[in-house]
Amino acid sequence: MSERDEQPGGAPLVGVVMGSDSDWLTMEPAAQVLAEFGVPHEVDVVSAHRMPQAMLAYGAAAADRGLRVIVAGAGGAAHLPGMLAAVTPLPVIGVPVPLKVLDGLDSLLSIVQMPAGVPVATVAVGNARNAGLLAVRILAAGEGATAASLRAAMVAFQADLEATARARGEVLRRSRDAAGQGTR
Ligand code: RP5
Repeated sequence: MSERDEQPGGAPLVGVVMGSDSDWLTMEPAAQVLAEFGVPHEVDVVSAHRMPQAMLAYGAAAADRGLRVIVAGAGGAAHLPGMLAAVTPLPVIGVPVPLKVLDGLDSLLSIVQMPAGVPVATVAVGNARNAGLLAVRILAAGEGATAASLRAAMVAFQADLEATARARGEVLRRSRDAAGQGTR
């Protein structure tokens, strides 16, 4: 993945970037959920350590290019989200990518322990889907028809989540009742 992959449906509002193409398996759910909500987004590799000038240029130009949120994933010494946050006024959501060693705790701490004044909204280790959902919520909090439409879509999404959770509870209760273990 060396080229910017722009989605149809308008100029990208969310930039989904990562330190290496080896992060893509972890990061793909962010792009998938943005697609589910119809949010135009782009995907690229922007390495803080291997292409530092290009990384800084990406962050510095992001707002003027029309991006409104950046989702940045990295593993190990995961400096990408924080460095992007240092050069853009946009909200940056960090995704700690778990590598083969240290289980992602290294990535998590590298991303979440930002100095005062430079926030990165950090999701759970490997949870790029939540990063995409948070990006949708940020866009949904704005003014205008697009934001209102995203808010409605998020409310529907939350209703689906609740229905699924309730259905799972019912299945569990029934299986316990069938086994004579029900308590309610
Ligand atoms: C980080 O180094 C990347 O975000 C990736 O998680 C990790 C390993 O990169 P590769 O060596 O697989 O390219 O900067």
